[in-house]
Order: sequence, then structure tokens, then C-alpha cells
Amino acid sequence: MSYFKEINTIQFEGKGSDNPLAFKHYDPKQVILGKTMEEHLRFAVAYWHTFNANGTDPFGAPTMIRGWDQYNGLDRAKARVEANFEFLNKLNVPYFAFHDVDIAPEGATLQESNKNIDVIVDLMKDNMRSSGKKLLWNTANMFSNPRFVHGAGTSVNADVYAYAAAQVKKGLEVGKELGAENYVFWGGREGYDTLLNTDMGFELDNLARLYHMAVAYAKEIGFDAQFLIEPKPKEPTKHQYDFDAATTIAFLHKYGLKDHFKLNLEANHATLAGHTFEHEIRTAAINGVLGSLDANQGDLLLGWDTDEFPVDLYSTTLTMYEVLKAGGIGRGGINFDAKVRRGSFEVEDLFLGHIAGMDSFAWGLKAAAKLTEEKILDNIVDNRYRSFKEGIGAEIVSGKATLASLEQYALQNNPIKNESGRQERISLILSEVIFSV
Ligand code: XLS
Ligand code: CA
Ligand code: CA
Repeated sequence: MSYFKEINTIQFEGKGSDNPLAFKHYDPKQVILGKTMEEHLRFAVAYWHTFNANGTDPFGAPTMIRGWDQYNGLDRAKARVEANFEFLNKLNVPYFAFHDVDIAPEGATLQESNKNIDVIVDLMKDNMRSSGKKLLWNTANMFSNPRFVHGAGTSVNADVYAYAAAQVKKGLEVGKELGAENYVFWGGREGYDTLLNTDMGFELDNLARLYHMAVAYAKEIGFDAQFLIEPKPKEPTKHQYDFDAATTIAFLHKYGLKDHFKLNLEANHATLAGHTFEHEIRTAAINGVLGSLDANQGDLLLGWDTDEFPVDLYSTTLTMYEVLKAGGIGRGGINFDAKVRRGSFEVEDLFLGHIAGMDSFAWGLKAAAKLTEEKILDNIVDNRYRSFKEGIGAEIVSGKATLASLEQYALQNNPIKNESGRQERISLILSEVIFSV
């Protein structure tokens, strides 16, 4: 059965094309800085936004009725698997990502839920084998079900904690079965709304215990995926524990988890934290924990997680610049954690949204490659720090300098001369590069 009959395989047609269902920039085989675009970008489709979302919002009913919605329960789950692989094939995307509850309906008991997952995982495995498509990451949804009202790994209720642990265990088994490259923890309800009823230190200790158990179990079953934590500052709770990259890195250090985890960074979550995406990526990279990216964008006029398809070329360029600077995204990828707007309810919009995101990232990659190759920003940055290359600066960097030797230098070095940072000029250079590729 075909769910996207009216759509043909999306081809690269180049900049001159006026076919909306074609790539203008994403040419998977084009080699850039020694790797193909496909290898650089490692795109993934997010199951939940593409096959589960239906356009519901707090004010209105679903607007998106898809082919698979004619079925119910496990039949609908099977139909979604078919739709997923047809979609990945037609869009030429190599990876997908899902939560346990996205792929299979929850049963009345844990046993029943796990049985449903097994049926779908078998079907997925067959489809993966025949299509060559791969799982970028899977994760456990430990936030939607009412049992997680007070959190999962940070719940006040040990029974809930145990249930969450069981879900993680199953998630790791599924990840192994499907050869997932990564396993993600996004702390959906791991946070709090008021300290008046919360023991923050204890909750964080418990969360770390859960992560340690996951590391141990993955080792036990020989699941060698990269573990990832996905930071987000707020929503659904007021204070999410994994606020941003820096907070999460401090947590990993404190609990001895640094060697086992990297970060899955999302653009919209960076915005909510008051950071740029590139700030989050750089923070992860300089701490050796850049894992994977959730690509989307927020809206600065709205204070919530809008998960729009990424089309801001300044952001995609600077994102890819950071990725190139970090030496690539490794086992991670660029997962479109993005949904079409409620008004974009036609099936074609699912393709158009992804094409917009993929072309914007391919464009950003080309611009970032030019910035990298021609050392446009590197030269500017190097020049700004040149005072540390020789003399007193070199002594500071080598560790030779002391407070006393620096005082002696400062006493006779008068006046101090600073130089402009030239931000306005550099911003225009960036625009010129983006529109030259
Ligand atoms: C929600 C998160 C979520 C994670 C996976 O804001 O982005 O979708 O990526 O649980
Ligand atoms: Ca995400
Ligand atoms: Ca989000």
C-alpha cells in the first residue's frame, strides 16, 4: 500500500529548477571538503512529527488525516511503518528516529506494551534490511502517560521510577535489535515547578542512578550505541534539570557519566535557553560531548517550542560551520525534530517541509565549507588573539607567567591599546558568503 502515491522520488535538480518537489541545494553525492553531502549531513526523519502528529493544538481538533488513520491500534502502527519507509525512500533520507510510544500503541500493562513493540520492531527490521535505511536513535517517552505526572527518573514515586527503568531497558533492547547508532534521553518531565515540594538534590541523584543503570545494561547486552542527553530549559516543567549544554555537562561530571554520554542538541531548545544554536554546539564541542543535532527553529515572537522546519540560512550556515570545526557530527546526524504548521495539513507539506529543511542545511553546508576553506572567520579570530602568540601573552599561555611577573609588565605598560572587534563588517561578510554559494 502506498501512502504517498502522488509524490515521486525527490531528485536534485539544482538552483535553476522551479519544481517545488525537488532539491535545489541538497545533492547527496556532491563532495564538499572530502565528504559527500550525504555523509556530512546524515539526515533523519522524526517519526513523531511526521507519522504521529495530527495538527491538534490546545484550541482545536486534528487537521491532518493521513492514510494510516483509517486503521486503529496495532494495524495503524504497522501502516505507519510502511509509510515511514516509503517516505524515507522518496525523500532520500538515510535515517529515522522514534520514541517507543510513536511506533507501537501502549497496552493496558507493561507486558502488553512490550509485546506490541516486538511486533513492530520485527516489521521494522525487515523494512530496514530491504531498504538500507538506518535508525539514528530511539528513546523512551517517559512524559506523555499520566503516570509520569511527577517525572520518571526524578519522580517522587519509586514505582514510577521502576516503570521508567523498565521502559529504558526495553528501549535499549530495541536499539540493539535495530542497530541504533545512538540512544537518547530527553528529560521530558525531569524537572520541577516549585522547590516548596521538591528535593532537587535527591531527584538529580536518582536520575544519575538511572543513567548508570542504562550504561551497565547496554554493556551487558552488547549495545554499543552512543548515549545522548538532550538539554531543554523549560517546557513542560518550569525548571528542566538538563537546562542547556553547560548545565548538562556539569551534571555528567558530577556523577561520573562524562565518558558515557554526549549531547543531542536542539536548535529550538537553545532559543528557549536564551542561547544561539551555535553557542550550544560550541559548548558541547569544546567539552568533547558533541553528539547529534535536532534540527528545527523556534519563533522569537513566541516563547514556546514551536519546532518549525529550519529555513534560517544564517543559522544553518553557522550550525554547519560549528560541525565542520568540530570535525563532523560522528555517529550523530541532523534529525528534523520539526513539524509542519497546523495549516499545512496536506501530505505534500510533509515533503515540502523536509525539502525546505534539507535544502537549507545543504546551502548552509556549502557556505560553511567556504568559510572554513578560505579561513574567513579563522583569520579574523586568529588575528584578534595574536597578542597571546608572543611576548607576555605567550608567557601566559605557556604557564610561565605569575601574578608578580604580570604586575611588573603592567606597571611599565602604559597606556593599553585595544582594537575594534569589527562585528558589523564581519556580519556583512557572512551574508556575502551565504549568497555567493
Ligand atoms: C521535546 C524534545 C523531544 C526529544 C525526544 O521537546 O525535543 O522530542 O527530542 O524525546
Ligand atoms: Ca528534540
Ligand atoms: Ca523541541
